[in-house]
Amino acid sequence: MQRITVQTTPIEGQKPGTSGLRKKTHVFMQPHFLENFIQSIWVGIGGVEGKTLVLGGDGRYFNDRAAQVILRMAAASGAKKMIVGQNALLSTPAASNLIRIRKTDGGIIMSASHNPGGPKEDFGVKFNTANGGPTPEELTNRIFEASKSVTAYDIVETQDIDLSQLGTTELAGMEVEIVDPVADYAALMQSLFDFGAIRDLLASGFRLRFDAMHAVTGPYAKAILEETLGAPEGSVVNAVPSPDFGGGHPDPNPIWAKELMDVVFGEGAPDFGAASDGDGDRNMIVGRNIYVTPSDSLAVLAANAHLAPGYSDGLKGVARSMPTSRELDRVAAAKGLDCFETPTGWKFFGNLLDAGRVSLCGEESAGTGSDHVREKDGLWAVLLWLNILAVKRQPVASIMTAHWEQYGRNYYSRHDYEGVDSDKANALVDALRGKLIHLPGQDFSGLTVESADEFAYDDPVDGSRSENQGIRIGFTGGARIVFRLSGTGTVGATLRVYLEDVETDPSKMHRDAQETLANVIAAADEIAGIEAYTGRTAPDVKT
Ligand code: G16
Repeated sequence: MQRITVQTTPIEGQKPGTSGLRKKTHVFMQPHFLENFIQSIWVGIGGVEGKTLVLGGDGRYFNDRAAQVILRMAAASGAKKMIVGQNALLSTPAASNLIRIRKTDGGIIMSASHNPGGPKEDFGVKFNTANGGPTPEELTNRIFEASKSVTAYDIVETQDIDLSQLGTTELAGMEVEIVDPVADYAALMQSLFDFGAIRDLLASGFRLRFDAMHAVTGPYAKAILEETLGAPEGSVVNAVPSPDFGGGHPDPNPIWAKELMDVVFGEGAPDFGAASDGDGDRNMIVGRNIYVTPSDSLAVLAANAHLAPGYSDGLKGVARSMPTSRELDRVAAAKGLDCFETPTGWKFFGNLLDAGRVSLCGEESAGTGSDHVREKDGLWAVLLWLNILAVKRQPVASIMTAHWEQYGRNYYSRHDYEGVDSDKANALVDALRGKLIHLPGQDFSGLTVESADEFAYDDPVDGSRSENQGIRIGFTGGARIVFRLSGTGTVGATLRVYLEDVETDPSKMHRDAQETLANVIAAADEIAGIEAYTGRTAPDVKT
């Protein structure tokens, strides 16, 4: 076993996006790419010497190789200990939990989340800090700066560690503890929810189907839903994590989780369906014959969280990312709760959660979570839904109708234009920015602009300011359009157009979202010239 120093030169393009560094797998596998980025993390966090970190990933292609490299680099740079999920697996929320309960200095999660995996698809690495949450912007910038001047890294030359065996071993003086990825997380879930009530619900004939999409949540869902809560075997499908997610796209939405949608909208449908993504932090909720949008789900969970033991004292406050629908705001107002609007990216919830200002937050991008960890949490959202259903004993569709009648419904959709030429996408945003001050008072497709600005966020806890976080256009009557470029894609630019309109008339609560939003959709193109700039006549994905 030998510790060596490898000379390297900076590699362009190591700027982390919305959630860590995501690239094509072959880019991550090119010589020094992963090593340079890990070395930049060491520099960014002030060195890894004497520190204890958690390590795990979603099991995608290259996960196992990357884990060995990271362990050898940590050992060579003097880390005290690495706590690693068995077979290098850990869901993102489980990693966040381990960082917190073991009081480590942070952790490294190998995942490109909902992006497909495999040699031709995506890989990613993110660092989470000691609170269990994603790196704040300031640390992200330090890591990026370090990547621009890295000249060498230390690594131990040795055999692979057998990560399939639970227990403690040693690597060049560094302790390596290999842990069951599920156990601590399952115990945390049991502490938050009424497992007895959920067990009774499932024993009463209520049927659920959970689609793990061949990704990391499979073992967690099997252990919790089937083995602990008594859902019949086979309720959890696609439960074995595979390096290419079974050739699928592990993004829990009606398009990529079509198999689940077909079952829950088909004959003899189960009462409840759910899915999670590559690394287990996103969720999709679907009831028999009704799809629940992430924004609706967030509002329902905020309205009913007190029904679960972990939240029975009520919520401290709530938060949503700016593009998420404002249905949550009305729930918060009705309950007298503070409601914060943050930029896209779970990292922006961290300070609010740490300061005890909020205890539930969520995003339109299928993420919901609470102060139990510092990441969004797919299975947690599913269990909170099940806890609510166990108390209410009503179909999902009835819960939605009652919710909309009480709080109003925000019809909502996101249109994504993927793989757009970056220059064209930036030109569209620049042009939009340039005309913002002239928009108020103008009419587009029958809607009158009331407000138009570019969102900037002043963190109420640490005072930091984040600018250029999306362009938002509000209309009289409550409709809104938000334009922003995604920070998680790996090819070209993805233009996201978020569309919503509020409806408070109970007789109009069950319409088709695309049809209801037709004038908002038309206004978006009229204002931004989407077709003119991108050449696209329709979005690639509508959620
Ligand atoms: C990440 C972030 C989320 C964000 C989402 C989409 O999720 O953690 O906060 O909402 O990306 O970001 P963008 O619109 O920039 O693509 P995940 O599940 O991919 O880690």
